[in-house]
Amino acid sequence: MNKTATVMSIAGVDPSGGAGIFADFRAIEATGVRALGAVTALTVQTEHSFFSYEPTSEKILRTTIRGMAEAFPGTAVKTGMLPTPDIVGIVADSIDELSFPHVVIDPVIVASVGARLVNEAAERAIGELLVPRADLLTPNMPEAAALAGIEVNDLASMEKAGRILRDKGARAVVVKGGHLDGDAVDVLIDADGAHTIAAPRQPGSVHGTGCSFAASCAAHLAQGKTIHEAIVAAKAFVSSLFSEQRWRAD
Ligand code: PXL
Repeated sequence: MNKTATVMSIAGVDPSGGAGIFADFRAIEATGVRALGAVTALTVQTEHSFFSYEPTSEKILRTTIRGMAEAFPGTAVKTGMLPTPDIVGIVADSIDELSFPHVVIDPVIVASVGARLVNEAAERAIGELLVPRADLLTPNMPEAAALAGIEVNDLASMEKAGRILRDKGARAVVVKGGHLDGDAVDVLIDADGAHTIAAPRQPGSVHGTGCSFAASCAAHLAQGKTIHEAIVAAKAFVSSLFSEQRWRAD
């Protein structure tokens, strides 16, 4: 019997390794948790340019998720790029059928270089099918705005969007403040209300910070931390990436 904590990343491949499932593995394994992967898409990109992608076959994805859940019972789940509505549907059905203890949904829509990673129907499906199934939803400000249907440009509107997304069924929402000026302040909305979690802004840029953050949150939840503790630890992990030259994209 395998009792090691595990996190299954259901996400796309970025061959440059900065974002996507390779970044998720790095973040998950940095906490001492074992990473499992179900690939949703292959992308062709570097941290500066995005060329193309192809979704994974639905049969392969469905079988991978089920196979990993059966081989590693009790695995937590983190989702990233889910490019089509059918893939979103497979993930939603898997969550219902396989009852994972922690479900972290990173509602990825657009890559940092501006390319869409999910089509518009998939974006709607994420709002309808995955927001209600999230134990922790991790939108950045543009994603929170798209999913909540309001403008998000300051702490008050981050909180408002988080409350709207909780009303749509997410158990907890952390709206990431990476697009704010000044410190990187995230707003967590959970059953107890709104909390701000601040960290000093790191100069420069690292590709895939959103993926690394959500994956690290999932790994810390799998190790028994609370959502608030997991977010604090994940922010520290993401900050640490900025001090390593090999991850820098500036
Ligand atoms: O950061 C969002 C993201 C998620 N998944 C994949 C990506 C990116 C950004 O480039 O490539 C595969």
